[in-house]
Amino acid sequence: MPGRPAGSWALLGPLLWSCALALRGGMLYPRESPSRERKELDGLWSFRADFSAGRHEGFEQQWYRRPLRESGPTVDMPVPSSFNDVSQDGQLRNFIGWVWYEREVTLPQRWIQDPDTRVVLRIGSAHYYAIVWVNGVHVTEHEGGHLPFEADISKLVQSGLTAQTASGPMSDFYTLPVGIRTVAVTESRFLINGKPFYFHGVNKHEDSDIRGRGFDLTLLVKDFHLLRWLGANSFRTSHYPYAEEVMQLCDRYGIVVIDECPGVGIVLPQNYGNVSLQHHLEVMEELVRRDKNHPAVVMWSVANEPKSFLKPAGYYFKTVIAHTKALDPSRPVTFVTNSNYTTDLGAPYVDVICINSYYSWYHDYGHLELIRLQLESQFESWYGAYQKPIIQSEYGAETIAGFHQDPPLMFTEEYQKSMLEQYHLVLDQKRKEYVVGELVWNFADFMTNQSPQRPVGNKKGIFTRQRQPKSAAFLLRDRYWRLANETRYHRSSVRPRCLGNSPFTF
Ligand code: BDP
Repeated sequence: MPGRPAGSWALLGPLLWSCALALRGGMLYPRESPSRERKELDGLWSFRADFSAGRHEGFEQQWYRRPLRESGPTVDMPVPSSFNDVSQDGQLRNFIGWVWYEREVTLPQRWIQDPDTRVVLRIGSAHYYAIVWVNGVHVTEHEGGHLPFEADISKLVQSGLTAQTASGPMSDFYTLPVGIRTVAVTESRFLINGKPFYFHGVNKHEDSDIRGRGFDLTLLVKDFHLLRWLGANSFRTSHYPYAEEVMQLCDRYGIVVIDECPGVGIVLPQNYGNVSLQHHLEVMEELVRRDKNHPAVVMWSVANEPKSFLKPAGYYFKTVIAHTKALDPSRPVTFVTNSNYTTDLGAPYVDVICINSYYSWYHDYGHLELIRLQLESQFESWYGAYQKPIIQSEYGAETIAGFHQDPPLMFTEEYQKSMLEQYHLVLDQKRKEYVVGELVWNFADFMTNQSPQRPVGNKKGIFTRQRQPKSAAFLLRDRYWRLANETRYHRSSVRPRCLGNSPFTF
């Protein structure tokens, strides 16, 4: 790879790769041993389906000769996975024909420099017919899925590349994608690069069937496809920091993040004691240290729904917020409140007021007609008291997919839709003044403890836990794309390179 000391790139069919030292004469599973090393090539690959009529353009134009992004647009595809299931693109769901996967790989220096090291590329399974190129050179073909095949690529990767820099042999390399932008808050606006930004997004959870909470690349890519489908431009990491891979994708796709620490359940007087406070400060240090280089992060949230009317809350939040600002003077800091504006002792210290309210759900349930009045008064009171921009950081209704009633009743898809509509009427007025965002609760259904309020988990998702849309998702989709078109700025003709191959660039 020109300019890369120890790199190689490859193009192939729908493949799962793993790379190992040679297993002479056999097809043993690649296991590490004192004499064998392996390098996993799972992860995000660049991908393109050949939609040309004959499905042959890739061969005619020799897409394998150059990095795939140079012959046309690519999207990110998790490997291993089925491209049909991950995408929101109906054409791809039913696609039959050649698809191209590419991955740039940096190999350990020693594999390249030591001529006695055999380097073998092993594909665990690729459906159905696979052709593999490394650095533009055809290395193998294989017919049929399910079974592994491999190619000795030692010669290719050891072809005279020396790991030298101008100043001598290299000792360490680290690459860090960089994005530069400013964030500022005025009395009534949230500014990114000096321009008003309106959050139209979601609250998420790291949660799915079977895996529960845990990083899952394929699920993550699916979720980003759904965010794009929805026209969402932001989310809050309710109620804890998410995997770093999530933050990396947000940077890459331009999804704006309110990064929340796990400060949930601060509800008893003893939660405000010194031990808790000290720990909270340490957690903020760890969070800022981990995520400060992510341009997607535009605000820190130090807590969710604390009982901020309790007496020690004032000193507590003053201290945590001041500490966070000292750690990172470049970003605003907030916590998410559900207290009353007259009694909230933490609100004086936040830069943006983030409010959770569940009108017609936990209060006056069933009374959709009260939402407008209640929400209007919520916004006016808070703004009157603080003159700070406001985000509706949660609102939602428990909704069981497939439950229908008209007129709407609680738990039905119609009720969720009507409730959102009532909120939107007020949000549309107030966003002209000082409301700077709306984040629906929740992106998808998620598992919780049992309780009479939770019909097998929390069902306030606009998508089911299996990531299928409820009716409200379509309502929100219309709204968010309208908002996106209304509030976005024209991009210059020069596109940032890191977004160049993203299907998510707005
Ligand atoms: C809010 C919480 C959130 C809950 C939600 C709900 O911030 O974590 O899941 O209520 O009850 O108060 O659905």
